[in-house]
Amino acid sequence: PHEFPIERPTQRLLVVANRLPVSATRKGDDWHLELSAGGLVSALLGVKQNFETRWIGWAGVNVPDEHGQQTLAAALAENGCFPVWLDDDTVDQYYNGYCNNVLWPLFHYIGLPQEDRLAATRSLQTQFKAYKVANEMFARAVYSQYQEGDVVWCHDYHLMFLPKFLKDMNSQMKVGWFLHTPFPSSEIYRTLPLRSELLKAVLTADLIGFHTYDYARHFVSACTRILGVEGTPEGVEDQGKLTRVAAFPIGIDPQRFIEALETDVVKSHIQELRARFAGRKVMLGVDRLDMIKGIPQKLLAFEKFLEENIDWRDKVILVQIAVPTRTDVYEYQRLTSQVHEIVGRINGRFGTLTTVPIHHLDRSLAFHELCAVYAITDVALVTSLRDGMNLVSYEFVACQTQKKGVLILSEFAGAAQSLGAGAILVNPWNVSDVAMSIEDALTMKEAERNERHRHNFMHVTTHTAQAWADTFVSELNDTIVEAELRTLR
Ligand code: ADQ
Repeated sequence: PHEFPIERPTQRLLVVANRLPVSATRKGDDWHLELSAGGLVSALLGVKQNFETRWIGWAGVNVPDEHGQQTLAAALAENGCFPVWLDDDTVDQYYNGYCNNVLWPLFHYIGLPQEDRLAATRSLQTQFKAYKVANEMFARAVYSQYQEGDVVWCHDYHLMFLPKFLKDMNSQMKVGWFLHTPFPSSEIYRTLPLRSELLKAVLTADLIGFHTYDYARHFVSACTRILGVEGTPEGVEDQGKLTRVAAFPIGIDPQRFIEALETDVVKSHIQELRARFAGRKVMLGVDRLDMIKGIPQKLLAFEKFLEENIDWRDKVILVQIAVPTRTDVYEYQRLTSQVHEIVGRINGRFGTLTTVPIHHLDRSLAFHELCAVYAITDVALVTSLRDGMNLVSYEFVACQTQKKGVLILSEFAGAAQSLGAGAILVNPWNVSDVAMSIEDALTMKEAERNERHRHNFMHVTTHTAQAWADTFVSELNDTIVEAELRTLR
């Protein structure tokens, strides 16, 4: 048959996430917008090319006055962003409460709030109501931007009700939902009160995506066990309606990093850092300061390594960059103090008059600084206790074309399934094992480092953020065609 070239207009993609990719701060009548750090933002930055993308989400600030809302909305619109206005109480109940105090720990196997965490908050029921109300507000914001033919892509555990509210408004809307965290074993998930309502709401989406096959399988098991619906190789079937469930491993935009390494600004940072750390091997951790990242476990392993390897004490430095997040939550404040205490102890024990073994920063780095520090690193340490994917490991690999350093990676990060063959995999709870892996990594022969890097680099440069989004959206388009076919039959 003859193939006709079909001119297709660029598809409009409405990306809905709790947070917009920018943070806004007010300066009188003006707004200052800054790109925020985080996995979701990094991944979606690499997506823009093939779609006309609009972002819908919360700008991270409470703007009670109408004038402020108008000026901020105008500044955001210039960047393709459209805000959802959340007041302080909603943020407290929905975001700090149900999202970060209930779903986040549950999905990362920390479990539901115990008494001390519950006491500080109101009941789960109240938070759950606020969660639904907030999701409805997001739905209205999406609806006001929606045009026929648009694809709506909802992101993460904050917005599990969004597919349902959108479908209630317009059943023809193409709606996909992607989870950036792990989906836990159904044995953990089923401890959640109101577990059915949340699952049913997500199942109204046309396509549901996870980072790994395991998370998708856990989700399907939760649906079959809790809702009594049928699990099929394609997804979940309920009374003849199939919701497709699949794995779509996320990636980064590797070119953005590779090209940055060639710029003068990054090159001069690299020179400065090399001079600063001359004569020492550099180990690196880059994490949001979150309990899931296993920062205390990483520090304890490094301490054990120094204890047992006297000769290495003045020959290695661990640079740990920890961006503070959720700083108003008690558990995060406690974690910060704990990390500071361990860093202080290790530096006290093993430091000298001129140097300390850990260089710890409580802040985020600018992109060019981050690239430079990735490039000069000999060993990167990712010790997440649970992590949906972990993009830091991907970014490190992308920046190692020269050095071909070693990645030590937790087996509990989704990335272990894609970079497992090139990395040294560890159980972060096993401090002795991680300490030994540090030694193996620091002494690894060049040939083995090259081989491991080649494997990882191949993966990172082929499984990109763009490919992730293209695959998800094209599957989403297909699921609708299937649904339409069924109604035609
Ligand atoms: P995060 O938990 O934020 O993402 P990760 O995937 O590692 O984790 O992404 C972190 C991003 O923030 C990276 O792009 C990194 O460069 C940046 N970042 C972290 N610390 C920084 C610092 N100190 N300075 C500057 N930038 C910093 C969530 C899930 C992950 C999942 C992603 C994407 O928890 O498991 O991989 O979403 O789905």
